[in-house]
Amino acid sequence: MGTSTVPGGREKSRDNVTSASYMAKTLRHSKPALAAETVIADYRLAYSSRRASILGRAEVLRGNATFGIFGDGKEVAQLAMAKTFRPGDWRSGYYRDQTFMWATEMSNVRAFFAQLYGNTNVDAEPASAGRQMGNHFATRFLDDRGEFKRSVDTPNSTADVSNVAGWMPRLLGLAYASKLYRNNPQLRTAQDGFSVNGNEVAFGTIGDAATSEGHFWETVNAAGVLQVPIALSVWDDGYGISVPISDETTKSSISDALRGFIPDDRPGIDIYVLRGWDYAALVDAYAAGIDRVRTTHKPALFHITELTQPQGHSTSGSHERYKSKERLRFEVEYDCIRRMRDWIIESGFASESQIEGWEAADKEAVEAARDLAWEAYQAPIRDERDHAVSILQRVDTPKVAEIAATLTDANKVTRSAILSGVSFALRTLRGTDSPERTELSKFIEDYKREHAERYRSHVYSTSDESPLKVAVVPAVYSAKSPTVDGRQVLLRNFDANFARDPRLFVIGEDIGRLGDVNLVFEGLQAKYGDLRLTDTGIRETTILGQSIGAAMRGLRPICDIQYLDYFLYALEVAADDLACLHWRTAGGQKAPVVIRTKGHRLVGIWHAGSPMAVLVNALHGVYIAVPRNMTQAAGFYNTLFRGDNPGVVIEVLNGYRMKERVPDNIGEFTVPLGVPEVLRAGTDVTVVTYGACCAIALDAARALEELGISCEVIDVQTLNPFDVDQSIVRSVERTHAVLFLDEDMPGGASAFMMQQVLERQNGWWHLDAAPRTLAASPNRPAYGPDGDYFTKPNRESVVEAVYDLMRERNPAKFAPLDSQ
Ligand SMILES: Cc1ncc(C[n+]2csc(CCOP(=O)(O)OP(=O)(O)O)c2C)c(N)n1
Ligand SMILES: [Mg+2]
Repeated sequence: MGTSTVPGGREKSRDNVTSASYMAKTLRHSKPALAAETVIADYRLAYSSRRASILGRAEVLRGNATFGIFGDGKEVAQLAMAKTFRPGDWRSGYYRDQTFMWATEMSNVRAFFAQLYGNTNVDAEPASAGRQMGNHFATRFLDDRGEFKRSVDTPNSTADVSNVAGWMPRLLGLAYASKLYRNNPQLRTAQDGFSVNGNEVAFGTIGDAATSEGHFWETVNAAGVLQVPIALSVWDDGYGISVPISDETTKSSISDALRGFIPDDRPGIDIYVLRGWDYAALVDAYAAGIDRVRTTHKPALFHITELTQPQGHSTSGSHERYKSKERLRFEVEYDCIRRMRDWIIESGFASESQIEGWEAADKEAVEAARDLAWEAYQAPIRDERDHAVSILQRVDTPKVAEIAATLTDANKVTRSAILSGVSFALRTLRGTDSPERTELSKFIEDYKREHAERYRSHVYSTSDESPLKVAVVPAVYSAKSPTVDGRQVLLRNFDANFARDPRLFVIGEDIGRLGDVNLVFEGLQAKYGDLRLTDTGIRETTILGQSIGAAMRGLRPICDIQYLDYFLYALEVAADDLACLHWRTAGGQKAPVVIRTKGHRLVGIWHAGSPMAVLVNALHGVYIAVPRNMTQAAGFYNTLFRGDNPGVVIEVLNGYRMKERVPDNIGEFTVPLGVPEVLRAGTDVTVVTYGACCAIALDAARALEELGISCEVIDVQTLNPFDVDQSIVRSVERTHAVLFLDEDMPGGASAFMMQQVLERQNGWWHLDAAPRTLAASPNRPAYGPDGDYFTKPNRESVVEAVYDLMRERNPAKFAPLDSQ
């Protein structure tokens, strides 16, 4: 077991690290005096939290809730941490943090039970309105219009995710924002409401087992490099579900494993090792440690050892199955609440009988909160049930009567049971004409509408700042508009945006000193400084996380991912954190990150990928622009920079040296999202495509013209949103034939476009030939000079596909191209 409070690393003489003695001194001088009433209030909160964990588990076992995971065994350290949390600070943590959340008043016991039950009322369950499992925390930092509130006046918690360590990359960004606000004088005005000179600390929490994830290591390394105010606590209970720490962590200790991070004459990360039951030591160490983080912006890691799991990992298993008797005994003996209680009595803060009195009162209070939360959850559903039953009782069949009785008698009423019963009744009445039938179908219609709102709202921003509401400003050209390489169009466009908006910054690999591998930012770092254009390590996951956290704090990050193929490294965070953030908080949070990446066509397997369906399917919540050239890309950036929904722009890799004209209103013109453009009018076949395939389709269309075939070529421009006005079907109405073309895998984004046009837009109705897709062959693009040609669609394969389609319609007119 760990031993004692040792700043700067490990215990006593074993450690000869400079920072250790420095930190020890800091600690001695900052010891806060603990007043009896503070100690007692803390104990009562810890005790209440424990009672809630116990009752929460019971609620799951009784069937009132479906899954429970609680903060029991971690209470005392969280009290100490909470004392240092100030308005304006930020949390990014996980499901064990209930005590901290209550102590900082970011949540409370009522909300705890409301979320456990899955109450969809946002007032009762403000973190997620029933969308997240219990103990997945979030404060609401947007107002009802979806705009940022002042975060400097409130304690703030970003929205948890269940995928362990998934919250770490975002933590980096929360702290990075403090660094920018403190060090970038251009942000003096922009900081209003978001920062006070960067004094805000980003608090992180993570379990011992989750530190094995790459996200953890990437974040810790980046925090050490960037020197940002992160205070990361590792709640070490020795287990990740059933797997003991010896099977997780080198040397069975994350602080030992991290010793190379401890500062010497070079900056690093301060490390504190503390025992999770030692209240007084924890309070001291957190006070001094966080003070140092706040004032110096030096990151710190608090390794909290000897924590326990009194009820095991979660409600889905019992820890007696995998913990030894000795370990279980240890957990009882070292239970942090028991230890704190003994210490209070020994130190004379209170007597045992006083404590018993408080415990009895707090037990009752938690039970009362549970009951109120249950009632608040059930009451509206019971009303809906009563309404449904009042109709059902008038339907005169035994089976429906049975359903009505079951619904009436249920201890726990669910909306799915109501809808299922009502739907059954409606089916029994098919073909009849009765007031009950009308009422039932109205009930179902209303119910479904409400549910769509209840569970599906806020996937995208609906605020006035939605990119869909950004004014369309067409590109303007004149006789003096210069023609330049495509990369210059982007360069001038980024330059104009950096000049316009001081909140805008870009982070990524090679984008600073070099100015991007394609020189799209050439010279901009010299012009705007290295806090606006900042080189990062090769760490796509945390480049994105750094952007997410900063965007939550009012900044406008451009997350630069060098190649689309490497976006897969960031995909987990993009999908699990960024894309569903607005939805999983029911509109309570947003992170307007703009991701810049480059793909589709270059040489080599990992510079030529186009995995668009991966993005389309994983990133609902993020707009996806697939511009065919750099001018369109610039227009999408201009739209997204002025909006508040995250977006990704995929530039065409082989387009930087293509000539394009620079619009006179560079930096100002916008390209609307979800508006396809007809690149070539035609009458015989519609070819629907995007990105680099636009040029190929146009090339093929010219070849097809020579064969007497007139192709209409449509650039969808954005895959999400897809054709908001449903315009593509109007082309299909005229041509009666359609080919969906791209360079993703077969069944990828081409199939997505097909589903949108044929099913959603009813395009199938107008076809007189089978619809087709043409995509890459299902292998990665080979490197050799012809590898791309034989893997991706090309002029010949497009010509063949379209010709084949025309032949199917009129074999007499279109003789076979080949000899068969
Ligand atoms: C990426 C990922 N893998 C697996 C899981 C399943 N899982 C949930 S909690 C957990 C153990 C986490 O242990 P630890 O980080 O020590 O936290 P503790 O629950 O012990 O506080 C696992 C494996 C998950 N949620 N996310
Ligand atoms: Mg653990």
